[in-house]
Amino acid sequence: MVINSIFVRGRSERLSALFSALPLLLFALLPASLFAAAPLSPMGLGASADGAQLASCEDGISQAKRHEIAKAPARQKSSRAVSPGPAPAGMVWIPAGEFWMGSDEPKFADARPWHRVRLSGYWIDKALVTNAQFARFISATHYVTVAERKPRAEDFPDAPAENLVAGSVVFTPPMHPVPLDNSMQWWSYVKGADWRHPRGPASDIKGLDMHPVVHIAYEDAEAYAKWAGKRLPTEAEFEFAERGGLDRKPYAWGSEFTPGGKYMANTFQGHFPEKNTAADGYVATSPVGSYKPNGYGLYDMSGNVWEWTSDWYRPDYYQILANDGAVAVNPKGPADSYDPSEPGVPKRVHRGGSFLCTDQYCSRYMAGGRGKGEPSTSTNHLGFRLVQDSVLSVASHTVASSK
Ligand SMILES: [Ca+2]
Repeated sequence: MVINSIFVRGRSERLSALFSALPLLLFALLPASLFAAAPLSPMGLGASADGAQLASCEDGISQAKRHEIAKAPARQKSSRAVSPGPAPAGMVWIPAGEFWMGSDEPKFADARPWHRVRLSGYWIDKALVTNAQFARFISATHYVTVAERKPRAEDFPDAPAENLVAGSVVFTPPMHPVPLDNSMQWWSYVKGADWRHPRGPASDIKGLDMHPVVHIAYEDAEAYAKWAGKRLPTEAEFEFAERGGLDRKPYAWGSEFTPGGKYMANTFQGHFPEKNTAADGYVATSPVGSYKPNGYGLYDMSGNVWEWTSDWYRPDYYQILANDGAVAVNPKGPADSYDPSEPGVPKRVHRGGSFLCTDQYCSRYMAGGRGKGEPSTSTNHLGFRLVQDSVLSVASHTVASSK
């Protein structure tokens, strides 16, 4: 497909091709795979050859999987429930422990199979980083986010100079129902969209201090983390925290999507993408803490906005870990990235789903659901939260390194 081929290498080449191909203001419509909202299919990864291969691998180990799960403990194991010291502001201690990571949701081929993971303890932000917090970072450092930077002419040799405009990707729903096989119908690259202008230059963040900051590229999140003395979570750290001590439940809060009829996360209701009824109270982002926290006291681990993790994305990573047979200890993701829907575009893992996730299309607000995104690409449903190692573990690491 011509448009999809535009996106096969990084943001620079994609933008370059788009500058040549589309009008100025709304010049890019990106495929769903960039935003971790792949259309539902029996494979969960579209009709790719790799998806088919994963499915047959999963079939081949199904007996072993059932055997392993049958003898697993009923709940996750935690070795130290007491934090190693006073909690940093706004953070929660996640005790060291073991858990089953993954999902048996048929839509999530890349989240299979279940595999055993052991993690050291860590602090994690109770909530997504907010606009107010990000504003303090900007005030202190004068950092300029990727979305605010004018694309460099040397990176886009084929683009007319007038097309080299800063911007980001914004959900722009059509006015009528559309087939769900082409996400370019609802994603647009908008000039002037950035964290201060989430829907474009005419919008602002007045009254949104407690909403999660959005239009954050991976290096923006890393810059904030360095300033804050924290780091992005690994994918395993995110999922362990997301599950809140529960064992292999479909949601961060348990087995039912709306227990007692109550919405537990900010997702999408209605008919995607053109009609958002906001039955959960919010059309777009919601203030952090608007929904009940999970078992670890963490807010928005599902829904609201997607969150960056530090792992590279590969759909076969879990299978590789499972094939190894041992418990994966503090896994940090594969050494490289591969997305069969966009070969050649390295991607980091996104987690948690967003206010645009619906069971009609993505469902990745479910625990274990994986997303992915090209690191320089930001959107209005993508933010982050951070983790921090304990002072004790950092000190022991430093001592060990100095020997
Ligand atoms: Ca909503």
